[in-house]
Amino acid sequence: MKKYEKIAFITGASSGIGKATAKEFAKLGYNIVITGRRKSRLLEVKEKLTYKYGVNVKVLAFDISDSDATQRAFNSLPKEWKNKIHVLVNNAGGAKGLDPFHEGKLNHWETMIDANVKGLLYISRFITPSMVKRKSGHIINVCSTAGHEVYPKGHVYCATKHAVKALTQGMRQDLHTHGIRVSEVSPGHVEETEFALNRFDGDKAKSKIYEDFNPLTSKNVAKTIVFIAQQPKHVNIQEIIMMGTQQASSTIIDRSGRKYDSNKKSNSKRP
Ligand code: 8X3
Repeated sequence: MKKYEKIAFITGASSGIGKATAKEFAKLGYNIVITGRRKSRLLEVKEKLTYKYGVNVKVLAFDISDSDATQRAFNSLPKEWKNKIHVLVNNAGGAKGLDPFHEGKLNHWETMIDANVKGLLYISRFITPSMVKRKSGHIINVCSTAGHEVYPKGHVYCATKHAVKALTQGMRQDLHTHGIRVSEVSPGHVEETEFALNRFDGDKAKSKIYEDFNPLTSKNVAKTIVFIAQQPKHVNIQEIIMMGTQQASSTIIDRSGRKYDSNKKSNSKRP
């Protein structure tokens, strides 16, 4: 690895927002650490990024909700990577279930709390000391509109994302004097991800929740993350909340059909 190259560390990068974010950072010439549970998927991502953008990519396959596994994986990085992470994108996590509270499944709740909250804490705790030492670094937490409002049957998922919002503020309060930036991006519905499939335990029919409106794409969110990371060093974007034009809140969505073709040039930029 060249001396001056920057490193972006992206959790949950085998699909969706994490994978799209890895691509956007690779386009900018960052070397990348991609993490997730599925090694073969991560290796595919690595191959594409290396081939297309000529960047160096490290793959760490582990379960982020396991603190020992997370520490072991992080420690396995070579020193020149471990101690020079410029951007940490905390993206791993997701939703499990959409049941009324009294029918909620304990294993769903535990999975969400473990990955969305504890996972974010573990990896951030291991990476921040070297950022503090260097007086430089940027943590970008992928939160959700569910971190800003609560919707029916969303109880625990919304609670974990409210925790991410609180942690973003808490980290910022403790780290700003060390020259470290902490930001949050909170997307509403996003397609090209496995979010709905995970929430509904792989049920493809139930997961078709984006067919009657245009949500965001994972690329839209990835580009926003990179925008946050590219600000001048004295600028910290605290949070960006973003939704598709047809979504006005978690529960207010214009489901009268897909009005925008994201592949059409006329719809991809402002008028
Ligand atoms: C994803 C958005 O509304 O499904 O975090 O919770 S929502």
